[in-house]
Amino acid sequence: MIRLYQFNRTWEIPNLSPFCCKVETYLRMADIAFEIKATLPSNAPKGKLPYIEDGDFSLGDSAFIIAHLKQHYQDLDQSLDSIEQSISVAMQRLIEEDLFWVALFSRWQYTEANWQVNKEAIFGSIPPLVRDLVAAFYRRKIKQQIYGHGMGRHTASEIFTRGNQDIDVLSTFLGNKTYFCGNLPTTLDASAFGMLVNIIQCPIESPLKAHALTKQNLVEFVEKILHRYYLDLKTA
Ligand SMILES: N[C@@H](CCC(=O)N[C@@H](CS)C(=O)NCC(=O)O)C(=O)O
Repeated sequence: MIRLYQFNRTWEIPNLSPFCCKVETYLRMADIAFEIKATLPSNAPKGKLPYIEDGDFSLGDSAFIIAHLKQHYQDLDQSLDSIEQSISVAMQRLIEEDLFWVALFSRWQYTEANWQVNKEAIFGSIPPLVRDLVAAFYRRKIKQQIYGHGMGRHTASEIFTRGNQDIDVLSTFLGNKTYFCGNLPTTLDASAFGMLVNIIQCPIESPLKAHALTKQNLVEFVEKILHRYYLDLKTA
């Protein structure tokens, strides 16, 4: 059976990592048997979560993991034509390579209050004195990543303007469809849900969350996926 390695559940959402949440959602949508193991990025093959083990084979990165699931289990994108497949990939890049950095900024850098909530969620189980040291080390590292990406070179106002634009794109593209590509769930839904639940249903306050909450179709999309695929969440 596939083992999915990801962060501990917290905040009553599937995972505080959009990428972990994306893979778990794909597995649930495709009805593939799996078990979850909680771990930290330092144990992962590429130093980032999620990763999976399938037999004696291990694999990191949500996109490569889903490619593996498509090839060996079930391909949720098989009904998409080549234009839809291209749009799906482009939208995933918007979610994971742009919007992700805005969400990361809001957790690790934007306000001290957000940082404390984020710190407690990720490092809360570590004994207090060590926790502060480890958390400070990781915070410095993540801030460097945000700066290295380029997002961290903008002002907060510019960053949220950009993130809100991404939210507008997602809301417009979803429109009144059931899923992002029509009536059936695809990889894009797993990716979008992973990010949107991490913006809309997290105790991280920012102009990004405030803006996303004004998009009724995105709010309903998140609730729909939770209701259809995560009924066990509150008891897990
Ligand atoms: N491209 C990767 C991104 C994964 C990623 O950024 N994971 C973050 C958590 S959201 C992580 O493990 N970061 C740890 C680190 O950078 O040290 C994917 O799609 O899986």
